[in-house]
Order: sequence, then structure tokens, then C-alpha cells
Amino acid sequence: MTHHQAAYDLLAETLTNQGIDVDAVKAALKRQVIETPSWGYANSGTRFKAFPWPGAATTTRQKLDDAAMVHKLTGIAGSVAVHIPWDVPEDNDYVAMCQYAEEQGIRIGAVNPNVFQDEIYRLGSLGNPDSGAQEQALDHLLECCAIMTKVKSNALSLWFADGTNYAGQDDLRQRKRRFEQHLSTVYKHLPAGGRMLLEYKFFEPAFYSTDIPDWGTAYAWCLKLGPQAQVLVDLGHHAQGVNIEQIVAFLLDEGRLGGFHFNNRKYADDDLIVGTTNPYELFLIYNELAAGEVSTDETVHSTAHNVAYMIDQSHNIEGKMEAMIYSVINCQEAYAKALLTPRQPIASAQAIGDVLGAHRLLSDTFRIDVRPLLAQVREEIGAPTDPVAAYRASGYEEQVRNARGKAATSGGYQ
Ligand code: RM4
Ligand code: MN
Ligand code: MN
Repeated sequence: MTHHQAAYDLLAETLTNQGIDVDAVKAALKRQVIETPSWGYANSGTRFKAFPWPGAATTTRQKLDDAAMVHKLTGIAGSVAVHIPWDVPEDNDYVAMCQYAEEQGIRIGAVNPNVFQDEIYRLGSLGNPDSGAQEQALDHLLECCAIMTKVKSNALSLWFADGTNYAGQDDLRQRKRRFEQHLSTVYKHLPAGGRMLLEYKFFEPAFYSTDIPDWGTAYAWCLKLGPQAQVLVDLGHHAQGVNIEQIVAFLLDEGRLGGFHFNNRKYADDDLIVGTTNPYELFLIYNELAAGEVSTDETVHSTAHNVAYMIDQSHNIEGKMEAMIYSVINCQEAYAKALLTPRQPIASAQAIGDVLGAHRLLSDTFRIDVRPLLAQVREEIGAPTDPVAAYRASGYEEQVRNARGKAATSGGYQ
């Protein structure tokens, strides 16, 4: 008997007495998939300094190895997002890269083009006033559509650094038109069954205007593009105080919620470990999603079941692997709590205007300690009951430190 057993038995009994189908909850938890980002395994930093982590992945295969290890320890992270050109395979063979991932027990998820790091993109990519820059960006996006087929990906995940820094710098309406025209070309090149996930962000690196500043703009363009275009919600891309769960509810209801980039923000696009200072917000977001999964409305139901759950973080001062394992676990905890929400009693309280009755039913759910339940689920799927402890005991950190060494990093003012 493992040490979580007594706590699990008590929790299962309590939940069952409350009318919760614990087996159904466990089944949902076993189906959960969190996609980790290849770039979260590599060194990164702030504009002041990038501190290299000993053993951090530098090659694409090392990133895939790390992602596979996170999957092995958590059992629910079997997919990894790639960023092109950061993840151009060493031999340029995407089919072999996909096979390598599969041999490690994972698959390639979203393909993320990068149209923000070349010199030519100083004034933007698709929104750039120069048609040559627009063309170069478009070519790269179309190349990424072709890469999707090679790596068996069904999602093209788009984020643009485009925008302006000064009023009058460019014509805002013209920029909108350039985006609309080029996005529709990209949409037509999506492989069959492929989705376009459109990410918004209200600032950075452009600070006066951003070409896709908010979910409303992304949503409007998805509507114009077609049903395979959906909005991607990155938790770090909102202004202070924005109610993200309400955005989630709206997009779900309209069938246009495509995916998430999970991370934790306190001030800006901080890209910290998801659920570290905002666990209640994460729970409330998952609560909308779990409600959508059991909705009788066909659009809501199928949209909720197709959401791509992805992490988008950079680990600047901490080790990459433990950070990623911890991130996956935090999403798992939030989802587990959301699955326990007593929907019927809450609906009854809402119907009679019992403001605090409804609120307490929901917030009490957040306070349930689901860790014994998750330990049980892990045991049942053959994963370690405490993935972080198992990682620390695995020797992986020492192994990669010795094999890979410490890479030279750039970053900071130069
Ligand atoms: C952006 C955005 C994108 C990510 C890049 C690295 O802020 O979140 O999704 O690809 O960072
Ligand atoms: Mn993102
Ligand atoms: Mn971001």
C-alpha cells in the first residue's frame, strides 16, 4: 500500500457521498493531455541576462528527449510543440524528427512559425509596410504548413510580434488589411484537417499598437477565415485584471476556442510556471472547460473536447525539467478540481439568486486537496505517484549535465 492510499480512500468516499462519480473523474484525468513546448527546455532569459542551465537542451533531439522524460514521469504530456526555425532538425529531415519523437513515446503537436527574429522583420512580418518582408513571412508560414504534414501535426499556432511603437508610424487600417489578406492565403494552405490557432497579445515587442491585440480581433479574423481557424488564449497576454475565464466561456460557446498557452503572469507576459501565483484563476478557467466537456450543446461539447492544452513558458532562473513537470502537475490539479465542481447544486443556487451560496460551492471546490486522487490516477496509469520526487531520484539531471554541459548564452544588452 502506497502512502497516499488512506487519504485517497477517504477522499473517494467523501466525493461519492456527495454524488460525484469518482471513476468518471479518474477516466477524464487519464484522458487529459498537456503539450509541452520545445523552447521551454532550452535556455532563455530576460533582456538583462540569460543564465545558462547546466544540461539544458540545445538540439532539437535533446528537447524531444526532455519532453519524453516529462511524459514518462507525468503520463499526460505525450505531445510537444515545435518552433521553427528554433527546431529545424539538424539534418533538415522532418520525417525523421517525427519518427524520433515517436520512438521516444511522444508526438509532435503544434508547429509554431517564427516571423520575428530576422532583420527584415524590424517593422513587422505580415503587417510590414514593405512587401518583400511580407512575402518572406508568408513563405515561412507556408513552409510551416508543409512541415505540419511531415511531422503529423494538426495545428499551426500563430503569434506575431507585429505592431508599431509610435503613433503615426504606420497606417493602422492598412496593417489590418495586410494581415487579413495574408492570413487567408495561409488558411488555404493548411493541410487537410489542420487547424490554425491565432494568438493575440496586447503589447510587446510593439508598445504603441499590436496588430492582433486582443481576443476580439483574433475572433473576428477567425470568423472571416473559416471554421478551421480558432483563437488561442495565452494567459500572459492580457492586461491586469482581465477576466480570462469569461473570454474562455465566450469562445467556447461560439465554437472558436482552439487552445491555450499556459503560464503564469503577475505583471506582464512573465512566462512563469503556470499556477504558481494564480492557481485560483487557473481553476476558474478549467472550470469553464470542464463544464463545456459535459455540455449538451453540441458546439460547446465538441469544441471543449478539441482544445489544445499547451504550455508556453521560459524558465530563466530554474531548471527546465523540474519546472515543466511541475507545470504539467499544476494543470492536472486545476482540471481535477474543476471536474469535482457540483454543477447541479450551483445551478440551483444561481437560479434563486443565492449569490454567496453559488460562490461558496464553487470556491469550496477549489479548496479540495486533490493530490491523493492524482496519486491514485498516476498509480493506475503506471506513472510515479510523485513525479517531481521521481525526477529528482532519477539521475536524469546529472546525466544530461554531464552529457550536454553548459551552453554559452547570449541575451541581455549588448
Ligand atoms: C510570445 C508568444 C508566443 C511564443 C513566443 C516565444 O510571447 O507567447 O506564443 O511563441 O513568445
Ligand atoms: Mn504564447
Ligand atoms: Mn507570450
